[in-house]
Amino acid sequence: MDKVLARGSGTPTPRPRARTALTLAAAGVAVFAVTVAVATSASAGTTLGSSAAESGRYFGAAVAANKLSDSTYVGILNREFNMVTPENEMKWDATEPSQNQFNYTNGDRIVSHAQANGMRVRGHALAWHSQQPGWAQNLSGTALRSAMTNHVTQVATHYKGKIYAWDVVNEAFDDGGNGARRDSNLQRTGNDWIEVAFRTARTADPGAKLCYNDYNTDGQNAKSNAVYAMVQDFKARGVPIDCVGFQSHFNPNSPVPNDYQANLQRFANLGVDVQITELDIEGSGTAQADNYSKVVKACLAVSRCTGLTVWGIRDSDSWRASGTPLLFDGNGNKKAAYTSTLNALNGGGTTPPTTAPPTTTPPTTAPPTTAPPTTAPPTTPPAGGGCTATLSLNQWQGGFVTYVTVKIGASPANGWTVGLTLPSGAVITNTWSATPSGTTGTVTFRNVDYNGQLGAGASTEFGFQGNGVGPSGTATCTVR
Ligand code: 9MR
Repeated sequence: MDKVLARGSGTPTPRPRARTALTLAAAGVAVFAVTVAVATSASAGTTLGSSAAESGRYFGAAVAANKLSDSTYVGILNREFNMVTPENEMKWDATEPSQNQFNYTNGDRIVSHAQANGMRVRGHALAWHSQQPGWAQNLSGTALRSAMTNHVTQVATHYKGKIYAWDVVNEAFDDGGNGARRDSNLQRTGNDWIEVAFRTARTADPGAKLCYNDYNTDGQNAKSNAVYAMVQDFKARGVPIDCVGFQSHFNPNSPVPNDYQANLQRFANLGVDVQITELDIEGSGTAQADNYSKVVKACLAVSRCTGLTVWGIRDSDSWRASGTPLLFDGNGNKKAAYTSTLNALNGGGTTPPTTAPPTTTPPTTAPPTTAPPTTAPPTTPPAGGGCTATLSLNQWQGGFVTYVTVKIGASPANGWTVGLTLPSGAVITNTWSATPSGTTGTVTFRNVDYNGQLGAGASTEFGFQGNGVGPSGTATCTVR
């Protein structure tokens, strides 16, 4: 929503609401839609973060570094949220104000706060046409292209290992209903700028999930169809992309679409996670509360919707403060929208996030049309003790990243060990959030200090990168 607002200005112009029928065929790519409904019992978490965590999801907020000295703000942040997105502090203008001179002061403050309080971080945003420093705005061609890749490399390397997911590219598509790329200095460096940014980010921080993030893509329309086609193409060609962010800025002129859940699901079916990344809904009272509930229920109904982030904490913190779009009022009191959100998170009967089978066609071969998914459907966590380990594989020519979700059964764990056998020729080059016993053949992974003690039903994720063909399916899991 950058296009209609100067920084800090007032009400946004209503966005065009193109609603073309979905006509894209899954051309050339085998897509396996696997939705495994796993009944979970209704739960009664008392905060947004803990309730979201009961189904393995996160609940986050956009955070401003200059508010970390506000005790009311910090009190709500620490109590309710387990993911943070720096609202402005990791953008290009903030992190590289002069070319090749990086300033991470405010981004680091947010990351430190998150780490000290058990929250994860969504990085936002590495490459974007907006909020560029003046020097970058004045660049073009190869000079801009190399400035962009240098920026992505430097920032992703600085935060390596600390970021759950990066918005690698933000808002690159046009709103005009033509499904075109947005014109920008980055776009004019060549249509491949997006995939170059993703490949560069993967090299710099292989442990971070890499997302494309946009607005007005929340329902099926020309713009979301264009993003869908790009993701489908990236998966087919092995361009590393792990997730798509749906900003979800709603107001009476741009309400929650009726096909919101279906739209999330069709992206998930491409083999990416989906996340609600900048949620705010203008309004008040019951109407606003109902809309929040609708959004949360849509995410919970999509197994690969891994979490939601609201774009601020109190209404007064919002970039659209006059629309009172958030969950807490200006005094920090819970609104009706808070209660409906919490209730929706506690609703039970939803599908926990799972690792759906990868759908990428191997880049070296013709797209298969009948190949089975390579990942076994996720299993229900054991009713007794123990744990399950489910793998999600991102494979490209010559290399892979595997994410492993460890889910604890009905008894708390003091630690866990996951075991698997790598395909012949595969060599692990890097592991995060676990300690591997080796790099080839049969390997066990033990928890590290901070993710071993997990409550009943809790889950955590670790990952590893390697050369060759990576493992998929399930792995053995034992608890201590
Ligand atoms: O909330 C951000 C606000 O403080 C900034 O002034 C604005 C300037 O571009 O950006 C806002 O965040 C945007 C986000 O980075 C990308 N999606 C749209 C958000 C609202 O404009």
